[in-house]
Amino acid sequence: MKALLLIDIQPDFIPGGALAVPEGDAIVPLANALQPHFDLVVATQDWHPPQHKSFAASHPGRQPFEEIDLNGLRQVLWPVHCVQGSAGAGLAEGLDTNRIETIFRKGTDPEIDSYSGFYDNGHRKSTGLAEYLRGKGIRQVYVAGLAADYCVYFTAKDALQAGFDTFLIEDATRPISPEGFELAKADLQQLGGHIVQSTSLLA
Ligand code: VGL
Ligand code: ZN
Repeated sequence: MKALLLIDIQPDFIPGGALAVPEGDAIVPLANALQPHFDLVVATQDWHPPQHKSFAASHPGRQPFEEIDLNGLRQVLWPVHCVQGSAGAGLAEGLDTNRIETIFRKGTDPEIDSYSGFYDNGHRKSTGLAEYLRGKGIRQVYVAGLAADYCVYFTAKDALQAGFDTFLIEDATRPISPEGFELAKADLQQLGGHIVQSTSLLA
């Protein structure tokens, strides 16, 4: 059984949003076309409380994209984004939601960021996604969405570690940093993950 994980396809990550990923909107039609080819479709939402510590605004004198130590972990400071209940935290306009069986929300603990759909960045708490997928008989996990070099990458990495046969759908994601994405792809391949194109799935 194959699952499609649609990661953080939210207005704040789409051009015009608070933490826009270049061409982020280009993946929405692909995310829609891919869904019927899977046994299970699950989405994630980045879902932060207003004073989340990943926001530069929560650290007086700090600017977005600076890095700090946050409770013992390296943390990129982001513009305020995906605040719980805000329009930018919804699902992107045009994304088909009918086949999305459930949505896992992450980044809700104000003290720690959570790029992966499976764990927070310190691997301190699980979201329950791995157990959920196993309970549905899923062995293969395909990851798409935003951003390629952050939440998509870390979700794929945790899927591999959880023992799923893991595929990143390259044309159904876009990075914040293209250089970062190249490193991410190399890391995933080295860990046994696969980089695929949507054409191989849409046939
Ligand atoms: C993301 C940065 C901060 C992502 C979320 O969805 O890739 N990136 N929060
Ligand atoms: Zn975030």
